[in-house]
Amino acid sequence: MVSVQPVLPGFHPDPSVCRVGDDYYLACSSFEYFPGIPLFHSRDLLHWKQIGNVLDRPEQLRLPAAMPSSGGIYAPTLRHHDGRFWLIVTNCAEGAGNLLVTTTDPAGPWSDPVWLPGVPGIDPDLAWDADGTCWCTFAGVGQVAIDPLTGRTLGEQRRLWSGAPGAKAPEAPHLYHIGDHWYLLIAEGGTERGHGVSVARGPGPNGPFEPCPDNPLLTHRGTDHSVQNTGHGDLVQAADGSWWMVFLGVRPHGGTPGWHVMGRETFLAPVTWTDDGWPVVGEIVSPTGTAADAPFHDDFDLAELHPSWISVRDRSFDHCTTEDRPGFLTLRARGTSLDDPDAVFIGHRQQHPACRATASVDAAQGVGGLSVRLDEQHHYGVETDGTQVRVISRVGPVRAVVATVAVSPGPTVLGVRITPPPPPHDSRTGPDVLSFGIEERDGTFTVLAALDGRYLSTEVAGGFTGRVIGLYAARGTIHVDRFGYEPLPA
Ligand code: 6LW
Repeated sequence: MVSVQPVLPGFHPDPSVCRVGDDYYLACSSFEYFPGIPLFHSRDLLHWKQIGNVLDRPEQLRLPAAMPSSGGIYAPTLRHHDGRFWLIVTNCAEGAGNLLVTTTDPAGPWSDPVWLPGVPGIDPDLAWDADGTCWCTFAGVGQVAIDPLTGRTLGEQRRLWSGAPGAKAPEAPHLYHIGDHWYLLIAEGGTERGHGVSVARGPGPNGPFEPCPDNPLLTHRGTDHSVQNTGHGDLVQAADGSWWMVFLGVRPHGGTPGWHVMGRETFLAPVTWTDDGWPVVGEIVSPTGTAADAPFHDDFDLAELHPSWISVRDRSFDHCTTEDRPGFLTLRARGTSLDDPDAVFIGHRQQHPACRATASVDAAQGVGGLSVRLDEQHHYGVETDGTQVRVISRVGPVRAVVATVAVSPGPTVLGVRITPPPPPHDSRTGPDVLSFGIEERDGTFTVLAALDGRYLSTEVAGGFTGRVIGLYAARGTIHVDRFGYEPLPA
């Protein structure tokens, strides 16, 4: 069977896309990570390159330490209108809400946020009608006119449509004026196995909306497709007139119920139109040779970090810098372990079912290492204090040191390999195995502990994110000389 691939592998959910000339831009949710909202550019919708992050200044994005994982930044809508890029999104952290930022250059900088206190809930969308009114449609599904420059709401909120009777979570609305109709695309059924995309249309931006007789347009519920949870789509028309949908999906592995570990990923499918003017979603198209398939490594020789690096909640210069010791990333602990909500952690998304990561860590002045993180209660790691290397498992309320070995003084190269579970397989086989250990000078890998990957999956941990593999300081200061991540043959 040909494997179906995402266009953006790893935790890249809730994609929103727009086109300007021959260029496409796409934004995703980022939850508790900083910088927020990765922004990608493509010329063909299949191959994407990250060109920045929309919320990359603390003035734009504050995520309090008390905020649980999977809070923070949910579901942006990215649009180009009147010569500018507009992005509207929800910050679910306490005291925040819906916000809008703009730019003329999507690589940044983006403006400071304009707050929209009159827009309720999550998943805000932006659409402009012919007389210039800006309609903000939100989960539920409701709508209100806004002034996008001031964030003020204009007039009353109205209810538009709730999707199929009885289906849960009508959300992720996007409104488009295509031909003679206004189309309202929504997600429904929840972002789990029941997820899907449905559409309705009406004569104007406020409806009344008539549901498509063939809803849902897209769902993999109840199928044995390798990509599940498909939903939360956004439409874009290519320069050649063809139509496409980007949407999220997951790749579960292992026995029952299937565990997905890389979060919700972005997929692409063609869209055609019936004679009657309803969209039809085709089969997923898979890219080959994407940027994500090349090994990622960082020697920390540049002051500025690659935009794909993400930190938990913030990245302060005091705790994470390449400027203290040239050629090294210096991490200074804030809490005492990765269990702390404000732990110092910086990582790269796991983007392949089989992969390996390594980090050369100098822990002469502290404790830290390499972790695979789902959230603060679900992570495995290998860490050193300069005299010992330990493998730590944190699963739910239980934290355990599962292996310890003495090492000689000097930097240690810590490693993790993520591989499919060895046979025999049965209904209880996990999705993968995470082997933590030491990369020896002679090129061999000494495994200290091999752990079941199901405990670092969304089906176990809950939430909206996926695994992130990265570096952390648990005590004092550590210096990291090199981080490497590469796919392995699955
Ligand atoms: C998002 C909602 C959803 O706001 O999940 O899959 C929520 N859809 O639309 C978090 O990503």
